[in-house]
Amino acid sequence: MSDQKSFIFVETCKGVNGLDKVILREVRGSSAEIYLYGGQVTSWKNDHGEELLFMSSKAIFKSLKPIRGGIPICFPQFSSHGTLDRHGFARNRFWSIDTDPPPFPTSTSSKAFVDLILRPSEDDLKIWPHSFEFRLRVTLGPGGDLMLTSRIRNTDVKPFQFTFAYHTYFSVSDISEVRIEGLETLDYLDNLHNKDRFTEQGDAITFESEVDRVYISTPTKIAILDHEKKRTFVLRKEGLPDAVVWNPWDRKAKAMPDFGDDEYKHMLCVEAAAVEKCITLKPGEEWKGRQELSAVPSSYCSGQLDPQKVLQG
Ligand code: TA6
Repeated sequence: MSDQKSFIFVETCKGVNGLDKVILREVRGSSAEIYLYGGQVTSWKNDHGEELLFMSSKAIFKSLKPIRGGIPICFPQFSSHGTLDRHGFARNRFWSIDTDPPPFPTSTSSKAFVDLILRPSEDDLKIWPHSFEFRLRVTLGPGGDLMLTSRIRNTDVKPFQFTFAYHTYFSVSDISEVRIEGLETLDYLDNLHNKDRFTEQGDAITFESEVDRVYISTPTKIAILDHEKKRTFVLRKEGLPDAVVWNPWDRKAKAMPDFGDDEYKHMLCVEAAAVEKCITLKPGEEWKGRQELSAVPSSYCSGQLDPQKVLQG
């Protein structure tokens, strides 16, 4: 165990293509990486150095292209059409390290965190005429949990609306061995059927083909069970009522140049989001949206882990 006094919890350095990144480390061995480009988490490793997020082998680390993997930030819109990029422009902009963040509502015992900030450029204001400050805190907890807290303030003189998602790509051993607990019986909008509204069946969600759905009014906890790895991801969220579930499957995978043809087998997007209803901010108002990810051993296959307990615990 390193001496905490000399331990480097936060390091800034150069990543792929010389892009600036921040590495967060915890003394037990877990780590996370965040690129200033996009304010995007690109890696989250447990204390055995295992990568928990999916990053495409064909991901493009160049400006104006979103990085295919990790946790892209979708703001000020999600999956909409019109003048903006479909998932908004926040993931295609260079963020700055926020050296003077306002006091954080919840104090953190962790020393491994970074505060980033994004403000619209003159060009951004031409395509989305609303002034804002978007503060993102990424924290790696002492136990290796990963927390993202977004605070978006309307610094304009008129109200604005937005939609939002943490577009999290989880790394999974084999998509056919993965189930999601916590979304049973909920309504969802199916992007594969003109966003028509359907109701989920009564048991866990499993995957045999492309899925692209927005689950509405979801619980604060969702569990993603990886049977082969005997690992459960627990996603906890606040201020984000919806959850997007996406796997492109084979046909869509082949159609994405920054995604390997077979990579759909090893990823699943479960995205804490506010998309069904827009969020409205009056001048001076601030919105907060938070997600916390943890990875727990789950011997679910031996019946020892009751997913409902994970969701209630
Ligand atoms: O999160 C689901 C989704 O909206 C899908 O429809 C799919 O397009 C995915 O996002 C990826 O979008 P991107 O713009 O990152 O290629």
